[in-house]
Amino acid sequence: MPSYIFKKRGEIIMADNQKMWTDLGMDLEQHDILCEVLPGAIGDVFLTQKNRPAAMDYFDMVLADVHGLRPGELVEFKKNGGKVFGTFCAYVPDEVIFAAGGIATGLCAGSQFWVPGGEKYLPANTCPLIKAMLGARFEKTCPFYRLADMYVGETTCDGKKKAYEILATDIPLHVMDLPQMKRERDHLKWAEEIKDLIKIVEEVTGNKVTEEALAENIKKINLKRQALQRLYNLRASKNVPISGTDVLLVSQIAYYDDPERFASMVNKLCDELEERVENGVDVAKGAKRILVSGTPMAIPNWKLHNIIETSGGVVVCEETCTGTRYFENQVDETGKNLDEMVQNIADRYLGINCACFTPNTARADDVIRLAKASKADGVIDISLMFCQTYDIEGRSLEQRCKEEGIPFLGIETDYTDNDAQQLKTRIGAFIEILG
Ligand code: BJ8
Repeated sequence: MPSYIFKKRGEIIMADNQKMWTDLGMDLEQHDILCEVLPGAIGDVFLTQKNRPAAMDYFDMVLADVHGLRPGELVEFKKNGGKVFGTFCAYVPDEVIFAAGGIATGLCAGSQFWVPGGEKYLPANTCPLIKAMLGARFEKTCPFYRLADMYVGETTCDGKKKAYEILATDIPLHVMDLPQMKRERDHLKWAEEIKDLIKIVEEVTGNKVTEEALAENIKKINLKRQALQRLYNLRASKNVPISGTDVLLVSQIAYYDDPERFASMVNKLCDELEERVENGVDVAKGAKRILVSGTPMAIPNWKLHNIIETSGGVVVCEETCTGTRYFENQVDETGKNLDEMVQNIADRYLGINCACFTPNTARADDVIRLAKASKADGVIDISLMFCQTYDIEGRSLEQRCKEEGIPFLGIETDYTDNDAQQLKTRIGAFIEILG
């Protein structure tokens, strides 16, 4: 596997991944097994696609060396005294961490490889995403989990809350107390939680979060959101300029890449897609347009997108945390002091409609709005196995889609391939009835 480190944008130098992984205390033997599967999966899922945009090269390269490139950069940052914070949820505000001179990185948990390791600590009937979180940490097979100085959790679903208690036995972990409702007092409370996070990151990094730094980082993260929004707008074109599987990869990389470099690479991709839209290039002529909603798809989970896009469909939008929930709505940039900025951050993040909130009818409104905007022929709602909140919400979402005349298919699945054939049949049949 190639080993590179980005020193600065554009400049690439060789690095020694094996040494880095050893220094991070990883289980190299087990990690080799994981690395062996990745190239095959990339080949099957990405390289078999026809007419991919040239600007996907960057994202392919990041993926091909997913445990080398970005971890190498973060290790270099740490050598110079930098602190890295690992996060698990779209509600944790990156702006605050970057404003303290730290780096926030999402912690990947999308592989079945990590699930058995998680089952040593959690009941088997726990969501695979949560089991994979624990497996990746305790089995020592993910460099991102090893190099983070601190994890930042949040009180979303019960499974995650309990998993954080277990992770906290092995690494410093701060849990943000996310309200479960969205009343005015909840917005104020979330702002207080963000202030607590500021204190914590200040202590860990030794840097003060100044008004200037926070304002600058609000803008920086907003620019990343704008780039992703631009990408999603282009998918609404009648001729689809990029596959959903490619966009899913971009969204997954968004969680851990350098925000500025990532935004510039997404904008470069969008420039190419704009030309494609104008020239009528269509990567999925005649395919049915699908909006995917539901639970997030952490890297390297491409299972559903791959099945949909090899069964006569093309994914044109994701109402997920590896989709619109991650980037829709900007943080208001007009805050004049720290208090106002923090409240603006709190308000933006509480605009995310996760099923762990009650009531959460705004999520169905989002799905209907996005289905119309992306000209979707149908909605496929996905719930990871044992995720109660999304599974339960799937029923009311189906009802809303019915009322709006939008065909709907609900799916519950995990990270294994055991149900792949059955899903192919169900999804194929659904796509066929879309006419
Ligand atoms: S904002 S979706 S990232 S909590 S799928 S672990 S909810 S049992 S991931 Fe999530 Fe934040 Fe919400 Fe998004 Fe629990 Fe469900 Fe598993 Fe989930």
